[in-house]
Amino acid sequence: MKLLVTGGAGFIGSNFVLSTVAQRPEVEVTVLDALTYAGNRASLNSIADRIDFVHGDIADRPLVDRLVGESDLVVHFAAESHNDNSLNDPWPFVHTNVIGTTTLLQAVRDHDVRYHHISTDEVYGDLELDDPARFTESTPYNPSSPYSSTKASSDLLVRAWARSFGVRATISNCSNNYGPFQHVEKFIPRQITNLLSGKRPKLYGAGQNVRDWIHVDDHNHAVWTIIEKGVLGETYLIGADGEKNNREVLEEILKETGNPSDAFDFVTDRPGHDLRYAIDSTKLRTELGWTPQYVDFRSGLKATIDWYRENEQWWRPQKDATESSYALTESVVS
Ligand code: NAD
Ligand code: TDX
Repeated sequence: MKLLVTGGAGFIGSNFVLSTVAQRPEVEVTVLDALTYAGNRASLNSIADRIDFVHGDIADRPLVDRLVGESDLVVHFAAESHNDNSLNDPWPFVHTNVIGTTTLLQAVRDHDVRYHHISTDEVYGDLELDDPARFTESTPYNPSSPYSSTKASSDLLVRAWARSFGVRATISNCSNNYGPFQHVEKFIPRQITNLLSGKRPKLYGAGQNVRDWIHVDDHNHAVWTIIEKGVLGETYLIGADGEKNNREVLEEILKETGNPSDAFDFVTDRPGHDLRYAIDSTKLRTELGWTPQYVDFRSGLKATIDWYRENEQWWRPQKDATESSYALTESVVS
């Protein structure tokens, strides 16, 4: 089987390619990645001779048409993925998440290639802290940021191409991922690498915002489950019952790295900051039989901290530029 993975040099995509190559020797993998600031070819070093890597843009129509035409399956991870960046400059988000996804959809339509679309729970907006509700596949779309609204747009494009043109597609919307190879701009790696660099961690607002954490390997296992058993045209929510507020996660990181629980700064809040995400993954579990393997967040987090300790050469080149960019908009409140 010939598999085209877009965004395979990013966080989730690289973990997907690594586990696919390790577990599915029958799959021939081609990665298409533009190597933006978020892409890192080094994430694929250990399997470089077992995949084809194409450096290119998913909005490049002739390139995408050729690569999709040579594939049996496309799994689309490529995106501009960071909310904070989308608030500073939304244009790359429209280019990649909307135009890029449309480019892929036209190609899978023209070549009748099976397509799986990776998306996020952020398309559903947010929940109150005390609301017993969680997101399901029938929750109305209500995105808050340029990032989440372009992801919502991309999901709707997939639905339209499936219905109007018969594109053989499935969609998954997953909660917050953690694990190795995540860019240092994101919450968990930022705080770990701040501590490893002698800097104080930064908590937005009051640190009460809740995210529903899932290990990246559990996400990617769910993606393969949907590819193999999912019903065409359907959407599946992926989550592992991992709700925690940001302060709890940060205190866990501080404890695990031997720091006092108050050794961090409160900084200016993110504009429009979503309060809480929570996924009900009953459909995926009951209809397709998926279950997460990383049920103990603390041990998954500890393994992630160890990974950043042991792989400083991977993250160090991005660290200073990332912190300089945060410093332009962020100020310490207390
Ligand atoms: P990431 O930012 O780490 O990686 C994105 C990758 O896409 C990078 O390698 C980048 O170079 C590549 N890319 C960007 N623009 C491109 C373009 N125009 N053409 C080709 N390649 C391009 O992102 P991630 O965290 O790995 O997220 C992957 C996918 O999963 C995204 O679609 C995101 O919306 C979704 N998602 C992420 C999370 C999370 O917690 N990180 C949760 C749910 C869903
Ligand atoms: O320094 C920080 N301090 C802080 O308190 C950073 C970077 C973040 N935060 C907060 C904001 C969020 O409440 O931590 C939480 C997580 O922030 P991010 O890592 O930026 O993730 P989030 O905005 O929740 O979005 C993530 O999950 C859904 C991914 O980046 C998206 O790609 C995915 O769709």
